[in-house]
Amino acid sequence: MVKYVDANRNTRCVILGGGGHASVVIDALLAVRQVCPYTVLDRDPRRWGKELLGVLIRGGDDVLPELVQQGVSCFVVGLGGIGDNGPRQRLFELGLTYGLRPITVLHPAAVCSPWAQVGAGALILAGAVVNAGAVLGDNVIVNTGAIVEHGCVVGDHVHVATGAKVTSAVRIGHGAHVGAGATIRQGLSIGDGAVVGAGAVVVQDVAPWTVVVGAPARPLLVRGRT
Ligand code: JB2
Repeated sequence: MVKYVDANRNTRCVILGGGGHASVVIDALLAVRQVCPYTVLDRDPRRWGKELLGVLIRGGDDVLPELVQQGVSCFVVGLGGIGDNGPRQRLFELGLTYGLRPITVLHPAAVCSPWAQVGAGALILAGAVVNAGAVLGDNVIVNTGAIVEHGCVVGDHVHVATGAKVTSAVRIGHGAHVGAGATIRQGLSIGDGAVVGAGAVVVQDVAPWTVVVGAPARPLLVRGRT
């Protein structure tokens, strides 16, 4: 079951990160009309004072205490990141530190079974499918057109990138990344922090913190923990 925050258009939400992924997140927030995308924070001062889909980029993360005073009550991580979900995890924890509630977003053009469980702050974007019995952890991204089939268990902070196909009963560990267009065969296990390269076809378990690429996917390197 999706744990929506009890929120409406008057609920002010801050988006943490103001790049390409944040624009997709704001677009989804506007489509679902669940909360008001009140402002964006971005680390890059060159973005401050500009707008992203009509939402002001007000400053860096140090502005958060001021926003809380202005009645901002919830947040969404707007950073996508490619391959390294550590920064996304840090931003998620930062939002929690300020007492903000993570918003779970289900784009109206996505399909999520009522028999799936979806964690706090998870984003299920346009054209994505999350099937019956799937369990998504906190701060998971199921990006545009990606599929998480029945019975999969997806750990916190995982990113299933655009168009990836995670077939049934796959377990994906904490913070792992499944690259765009990759396919993972049913019943496999992808370890914590692992990275599946774009377009890879995974037919064997992937060890934690290992990068695999190709079809069939083979280990490329073991990455450092972030
Ligand atoms: O700690 C941070 C932080 N670190 C980076 N706090 C805040 N508030 N913002 C941070 N950022 C900002 O995130 C950067 O300054 C930058 O403006 C933004 C990241 O934008 P970028 O467009 O480089 O990446 P993205 O994560 O939005 O999108 C990537 O991932 C998506 C899933 C892209 O590669 C997309 O193509 C992809 N679809």
